[in-house]
Amino acid sequence: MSSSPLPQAGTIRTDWTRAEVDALFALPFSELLFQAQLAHRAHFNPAEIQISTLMSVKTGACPEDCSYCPQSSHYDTGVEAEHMAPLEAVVEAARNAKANGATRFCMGAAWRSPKPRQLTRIAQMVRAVADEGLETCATLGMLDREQAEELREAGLDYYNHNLDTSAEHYPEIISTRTYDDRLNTLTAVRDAGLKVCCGGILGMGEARADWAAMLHTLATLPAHPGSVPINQLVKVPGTPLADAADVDPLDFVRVIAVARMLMPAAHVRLSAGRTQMSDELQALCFLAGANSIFYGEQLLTTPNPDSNDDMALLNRLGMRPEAAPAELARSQTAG
Ligand code: SAM
Ligand code: DTB
Ligand code: SF4
Repeated sequence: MSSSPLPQAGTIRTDWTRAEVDALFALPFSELLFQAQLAHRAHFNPAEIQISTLMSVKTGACPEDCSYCPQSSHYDTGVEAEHMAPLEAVVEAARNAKANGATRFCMGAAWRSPKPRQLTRIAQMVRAVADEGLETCATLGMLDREQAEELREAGLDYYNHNLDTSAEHYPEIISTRTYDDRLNTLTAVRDAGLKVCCGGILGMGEARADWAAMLHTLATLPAHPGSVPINQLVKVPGTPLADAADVDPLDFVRVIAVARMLMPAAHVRLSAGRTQMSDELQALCFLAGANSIFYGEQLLTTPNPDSNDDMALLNRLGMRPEAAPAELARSQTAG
């Protein structure tokens, strides 16, 4: 165990050193979870879980070669390419999501980056979803500052763009865009005044050092992301990572706890991969500081747990969905 003193749990810092991150990973499991809970409670009610619902608004035929992704045109995964979803279908899905308790609606598109006509249509979707009284999020690939501003003007709250893994492991996973491309998109999004949703995937053949490096990069950005999705790889047949080795579930919990310690005021989302997790493992993730989930039967192209089962799990744990942010509640009563 490290002999250096532990950082004050809950303090928001962007000057974490890599040695501090490594020391957190080296803590005994019980000490790490205890510290993560202190950090969590400094900023959140630990009984509340933020609920986001995903919709794929443009599926498949993506030109990028991300080795984990069922939507890449480089791999034969059986995902059928679709045209963009019509606006009415998006509004209907958003209404359903809200009726089921979601406060955020995230629209995903299988693009390298959006073309001007595509961005115009996404902006219409964002406006319509915001009018339903939901927080809005989009994940459309790389953006420049102008594109990010167009989305903000349409009412977008969050932009999701993941680092996915460490800078060192990244070239093993994707060749068609660089780590710096990703960091540049995050800068454009932040500078345009959008909130950042950024995290990664565990289970792509990486080592603990890669988790530490990725979390260190996230926690030393000029500002912490508002949301940090931690995905467990969904192994899709046909992708190069279909047979990747499983992550030790306790290591998955460790990553959640370290993310919570490093970025104490962020929503840390237990994201893809929950269909492979027991209720007990999910409960441990919540104890480690995860306080957000994707809710609804589908992620983008792969399954997510049944919504009734998710609500039953929250009930068994005495937990409940987090209320919508106050600004949203006000705009709804006003309008
Ligand atoms: N095409 C856009 C992009 O990559 O920026 C947006 C959509 S993309 C599907 C969004 C994120 O989903 C990826 O960055 C990755 O982190 C996650 N993802 C994709 N396939 C996954 C899988 N099989 N398992 C876990 N996460 C996955
Ligand atoms: C994120 O970090 N995970 C979500 C969301 N952001 C866009 C996507 C998970 C996708 C899992 C594979 C699929 O369903 O296609
Ligand atoms: Fe395309 Fe995004 Fe999938 Fe990469 S993760 S192949 S960019 S849809």
